[in-house]
Amino acid sequence: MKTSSTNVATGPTKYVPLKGIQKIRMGKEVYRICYNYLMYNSFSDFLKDKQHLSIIQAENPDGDSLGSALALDYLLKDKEITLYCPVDIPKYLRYFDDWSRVTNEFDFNADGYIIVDTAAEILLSKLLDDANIKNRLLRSPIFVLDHHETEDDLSFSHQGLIQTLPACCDLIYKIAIEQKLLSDNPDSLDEEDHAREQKACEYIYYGIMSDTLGMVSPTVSADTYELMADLLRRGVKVAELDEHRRDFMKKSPRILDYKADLIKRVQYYLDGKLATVHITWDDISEYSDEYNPNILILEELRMVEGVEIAVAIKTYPDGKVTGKIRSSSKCPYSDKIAEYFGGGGHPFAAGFRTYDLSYDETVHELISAIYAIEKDQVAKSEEK
Ligand SMILES: [Mn+2]
Repeated sequence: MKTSSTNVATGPTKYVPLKGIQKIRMGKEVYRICYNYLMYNSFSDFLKDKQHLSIIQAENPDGDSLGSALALDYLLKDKEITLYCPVDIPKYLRYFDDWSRVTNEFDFNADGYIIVDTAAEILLSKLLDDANIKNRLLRSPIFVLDHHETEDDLSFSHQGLIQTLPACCDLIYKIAIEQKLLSDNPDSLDEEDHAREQKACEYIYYGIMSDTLGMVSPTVSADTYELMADLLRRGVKVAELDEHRRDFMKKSPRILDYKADLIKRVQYYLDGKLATVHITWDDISEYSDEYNPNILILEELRMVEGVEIAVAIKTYPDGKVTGKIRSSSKCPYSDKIAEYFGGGGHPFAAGFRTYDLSYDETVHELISAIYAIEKDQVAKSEEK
């Protein structure tokens, strides 16, 4: 658990991760209730003395971060909320009806800031590079909500709830239930509140669907399905929502043509286990706004025989290189590969950013990283 709300000026704070506490042998149910109460109560405490809040997404918005921000916007009904993301919300995410509530103008007047879906400093570099924003964040109460396994490395002081879960929206749902931001009996609500809660539930649903690749990622548990069942009881209509989403996912013929180019560019290494593709700056400037090239190709590579690790590598004119990694259950160490480059993520999906490597050099480093990780794993299994 992070420190109390009074302790915001002492630098990064530590929390006890859920996994650690689970080791305490006590009645699981008693533990769950105490833990949830203490844990989620800290968020309510944070909200108490604040009227105007700004919710921040990192510079890689996705369905989960956007769902988290929009769900909170609906859940925190008595607060004045602004939504901020340093980059434009990509077109493929515009099936979230309220996406245009998110702006890239930083709100300097908020009483506090909530950062959703990341605790990695590198994903906030656009904010922190701006001296005015950085100053504001250093002097303001901040609360981080995240679900990643990578360690919290934020250099500014903050409180937070970071729990390993399939999605940040999953965490937000849990907080909303525990802290009564979602009512126990939705049927008793007046029409307006009912509609508001339902909208929050729809965004939570979209966020979880997005991060779990449609409820099939290895992080999904029976709890996740129970959560989703509750959303349906609260009025979420999955068929309608999915049709709405698919309408926005449709691609133009021009993008389909580009996808064919990308497919031709795929390179295979390690006997076909590793597949990489180079997304150049020309591609990014030509197509990124309309469709995320990573999504076009990574989904396809998941369906190629023998490919266990797929990496889309983007190169930028300023020397920046980013990698998006997806791996199968045979190679559950995407996060470790990303960490090799200073990035992070989950066992099956992760990302990194580095500088001053060419595409070829990045591939070379990737192969070294995979060798090193596998060698390490072999050594560990022999120790046992
Ligand atoms: Mn997420």
